[in-house]
Amino acid sequence: MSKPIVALAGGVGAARFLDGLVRVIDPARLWIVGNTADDTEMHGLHISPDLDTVAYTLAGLANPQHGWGLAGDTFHCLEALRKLGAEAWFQLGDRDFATHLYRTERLREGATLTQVTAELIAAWGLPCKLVPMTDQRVRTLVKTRGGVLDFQTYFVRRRAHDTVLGVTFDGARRARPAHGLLQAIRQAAGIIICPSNPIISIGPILAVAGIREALRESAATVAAISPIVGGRALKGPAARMMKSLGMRVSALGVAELYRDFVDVFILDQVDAGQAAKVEALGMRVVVTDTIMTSIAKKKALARAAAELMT
Ligand code: FO1
Repeated sequence: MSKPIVALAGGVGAARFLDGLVRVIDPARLWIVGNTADDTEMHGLHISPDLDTVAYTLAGLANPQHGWGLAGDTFHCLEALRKLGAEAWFQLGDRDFATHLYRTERLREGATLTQVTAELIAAWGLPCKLVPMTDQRVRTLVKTRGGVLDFQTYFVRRRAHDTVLGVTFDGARRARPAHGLLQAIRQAAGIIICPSNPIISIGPILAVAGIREALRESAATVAAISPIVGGRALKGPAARMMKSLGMRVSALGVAELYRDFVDVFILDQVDAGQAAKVEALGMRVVVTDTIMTSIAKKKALARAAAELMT
């Protein structure tokens, strides 16, 4: 069995990239590590948005318009809940509900999130591994002028409008990496940091005790793909967040956040002018087209990353 390729992933941006990666490497080698600090409880159910976004995308089931949720899903259950006076700002589709019902019941029976995720992806026929960063509860908390918000309240309910003054990952220091993850990082042929928000998607994974250190110590090449292109985020509020947190809003700004553990930084051709400054951080730079507007482009970007693996 060839050595694993480990990918650290957030939601939609990562899922797009991974959709290319599974087409250019043997997916059985792939260990996807999903962010679970966005996980939330709604209507008594455990929702793991980033794990589901990656799994639905790789299974060819994702809603192509949003990138999250299921294609062609209906919302009768949510509408019925709304009529009962329940909070219904988080769009959960009828078939998506089945995933959350199954996950919640299995967790209540004592299964770990790692086990339940493995069961779900097996049912959807995925040949890769998808593991949560940890089986313990870690929660992203967003500090705003109006107070501290849980992640989905900040992101979905308040549409990421609030100025972000700080982000913390409650529980991360006490959390243990998912079973086998540190070993996979140690034995990996290569590690890829997907083009996800470095603060709220990759940040929580790096905050789980031992993961950042394992990446620093791994002999494998660690390659990161910039989610910031031409000073803008490919998806979501990363650029605004970086600005309000006093970071440089550029590919270079992302490279600075990863400087202690990344060996190769992949940035878009429009940002080629930043290559020398990224190299000055001690990284090798690969310049390519990182905008994934077609399967062919996803595959080309994935190939550029996969070529760096041994
Ligand atoms: N994102 C939204 O912007 N609005 C929603 O109503 C919403 C519902 C939702 C339901 C299930 C799911 O798995 C994801 C969902 N997302 C929604 C996406 C999610 O909030 C974010 O993509 C991630 O947490 C950030 O990566």
